Amino acid sequence: MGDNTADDGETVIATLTGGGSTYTIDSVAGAATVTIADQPLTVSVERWTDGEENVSDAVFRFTRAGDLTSSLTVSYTSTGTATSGTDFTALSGTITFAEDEDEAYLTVSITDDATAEQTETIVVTLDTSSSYELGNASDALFVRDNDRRQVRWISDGTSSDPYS
Ligand SMILES: [Ca+2]
Ligand SMILES: [Ca+2]
Ligand SMILES: [Ca+2]
Repeated sequence: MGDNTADDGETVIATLTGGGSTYTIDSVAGAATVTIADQPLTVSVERWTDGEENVSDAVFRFTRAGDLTSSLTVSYTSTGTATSGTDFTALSGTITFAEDEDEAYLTVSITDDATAEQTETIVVTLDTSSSYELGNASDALFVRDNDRRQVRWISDGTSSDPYS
């Protein structure tokens, strides 16, 4: 409660401006407002849309809560059973929230190859940082193949598609 760092000083100015005429601005009231407004910034990631070859790209949604007055770049790592650079276009490892935005979307371009594969996963995990706290730090989505059905159907020699 009530520390006196430079960051808190910035928060004072933003809060008093937003509050407008409802505040009586004296030094005591200003100091009290700082403590209330000084929330930690929290960042989360979640699965938004699964990917499927030649149908849809995969999408992760990033959200943040707290002070949105500055843009914020967040770093992440990707893992999972899908292969970066082969099953999907390699990810940059960073995503940026624009100023005043509390969400950002990461679109993963799925490669439509000719290889029959199982459904695979992409997992995105946020890096820790001194600039924010982690909410939901990691999530996974699915990448669905579109080659297995056709291969199986032809090799079975049947007229009915077992995957339909
Ligand atoms: Ca694969
Ligand atoms: Ca394919
Ligand atoms: Ca495939």
